[in-house]
Amino acid sequence: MDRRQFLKWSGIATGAAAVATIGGAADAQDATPGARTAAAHAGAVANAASALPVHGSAARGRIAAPGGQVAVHTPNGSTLTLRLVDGVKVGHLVAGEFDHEFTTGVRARCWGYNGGTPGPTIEAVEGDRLRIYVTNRLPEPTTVHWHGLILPNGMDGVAGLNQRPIPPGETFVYEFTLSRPGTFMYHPHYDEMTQLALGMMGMFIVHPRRPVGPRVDRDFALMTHEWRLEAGARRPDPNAMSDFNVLTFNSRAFPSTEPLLVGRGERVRIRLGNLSPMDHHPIHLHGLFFHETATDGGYIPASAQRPETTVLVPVGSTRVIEFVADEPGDWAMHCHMTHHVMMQMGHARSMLGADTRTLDRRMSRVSPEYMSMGQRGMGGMGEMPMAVPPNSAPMRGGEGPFSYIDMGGMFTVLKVRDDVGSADPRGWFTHPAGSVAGPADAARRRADGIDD
Ligand SMILES: [Cu+2]
Repeated sequence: MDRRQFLKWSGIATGAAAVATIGGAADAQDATPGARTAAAHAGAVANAASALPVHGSAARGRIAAPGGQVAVHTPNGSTLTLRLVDGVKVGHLVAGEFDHEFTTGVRARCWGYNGGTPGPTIEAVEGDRLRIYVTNRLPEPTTVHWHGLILPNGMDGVAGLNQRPIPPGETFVYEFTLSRPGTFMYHPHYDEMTQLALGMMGMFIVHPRRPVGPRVDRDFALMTHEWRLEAGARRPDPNAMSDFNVLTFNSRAFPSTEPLLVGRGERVRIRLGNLSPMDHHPIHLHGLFFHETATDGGYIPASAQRPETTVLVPVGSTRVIEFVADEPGDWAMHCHMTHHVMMQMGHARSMLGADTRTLDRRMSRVSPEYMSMGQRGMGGMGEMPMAVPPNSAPMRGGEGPFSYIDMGGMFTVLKVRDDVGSADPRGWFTHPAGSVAGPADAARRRADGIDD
């Protein structure tokens, strides 16, 4: 959004009539095609978070690998179905286009696998033989590269170098043995700039045959991503090199990110992947410290694991963190780049320190309800009942238990509960009496020698 557009949208309640005047509005009419989803594709997996059960105690304890290793849960996502055929685990990925919702009111035509972005998490065990069919329903060729896996050269998926690209309408087959465990990813290696920008990516988890490190009670997979989605546009902009304005965990922006619900005292693993076009993401977790236990290169020896509260996830990498959730509460988990916890309208509107009275007066002649914003900072702007362009959201977050949460985008909540078995994942933490920061009365300030 350039400055001219920004000024137009600085007007509150300018209404739908103004929509037609902004760039990209021609595409707005079909921004929510709805019916044309990839669900019609063979093997499609519904990936809409609203239709998925929120992770709770029921998901805990499903054993996915020897030694009691629990299954990986992909918040807002799914796991690829693998069928055993003569000792080989067989799966099917369908590359295609579909309508994707980042958060309420923010939709776009995206590309991905089996009707979703990220594609379903592939989960298997070290030593497994895997056969993955890939059907291409995109308008251009594609391939799948199995990022981090060691496999025969002809299975590596780099178009031109390792194989012929998969033409539209055709199905190729990949087959390899999972020679080592770890947290990997998959993505195309054909027209990477376009296909990754539109959402083609997925996590690939290989459990070790013999467990490594202490057993965890919960195992999550989160893929970070960044998108340039012009307000009113129908598709993410594949040409963007900077100014990404929709930041996501598993292709969802807060408040549509599914919270991570865990029990107090449980050991938790979070596997983070990053196939963003350009940016690394420093993911910060409140309320605890963790150890980085693995990368897509392998396990980090215990003696080399540092305690941290923020883990940098570089582009083209995975990072695995583990911790024991000792302190109950609702803990923020987010990218620490301040522009990565904003939505589209947040990046270009601040008029901090400006005297806008003249501007407001002049603007009011053409738009009676015009009001400049951000002169005293941008806090609270997300909750204002402003008109926003189609396919965009207020600049920040969502409703919290005390007030509006002023962060959105790449933001989610780790919910640590004593009663995890019966806890409502959508519910908020009940704070013990006297444990919430609040106003300090005069007597108390005086007693402690606080002048104000
Ligand atoms: Cu970030």
